[in-house]
Amino acid sequence: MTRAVLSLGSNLGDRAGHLRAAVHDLDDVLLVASGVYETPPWGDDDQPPYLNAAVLVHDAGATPRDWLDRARALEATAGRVRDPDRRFGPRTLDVDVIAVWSDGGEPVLSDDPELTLPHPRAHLRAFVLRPWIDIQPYGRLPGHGWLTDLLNAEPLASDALAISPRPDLRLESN
Ligand code: PH2
Ligand code: MG
Ligand code: MG
Repeated sequence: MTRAVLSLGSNLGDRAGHLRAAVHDLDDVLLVASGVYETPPWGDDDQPPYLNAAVLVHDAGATPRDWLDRARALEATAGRVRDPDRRFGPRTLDVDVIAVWSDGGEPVLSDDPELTLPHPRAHLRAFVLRPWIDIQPYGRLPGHGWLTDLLNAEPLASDALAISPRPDLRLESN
């Protein structure tokens, strides 16, 4: 195992800096990083807009649990403090494990409440799907179908229109 798509989001502090630091830290496993997108806050309007991105990573030895641990370590490095009363509140860095595939290309399915795979809300979040399409244009969300179909159909079409590409912000510096 495994390949994984990770979703990155930041809406506090140096947003682009937090995303770049995470991508830099993933250097040893990074296959490709998406563009950066400015996205309206979803779920709790009373917070600043987000920058969102996605990365495809690979590690012959990594289990799905290892990706979750790595995601949490990245959040901790960004100084994330969790507010138990505000599940969808602002954060310096959020790294979510969206989907994992075995080396044979089979999607990993899990209903573990700590790490449900694929991510149980990914099909409802334009800010996850839009960056993901950059790195897997013909990608599918296991159990839900083509990424492009999900993004273009209701209920996401209007959310997708509110997303702005930020080509002035690049994740990979070379
Ligand atoms: N993450 C959330 C809650 N709302 N909105 C946007 N636009 N982007 C996010 O990454 C995001 C959000 C909780 O993880
Ligand atoms: Mg998260
Ligand atoms: Mg999240």
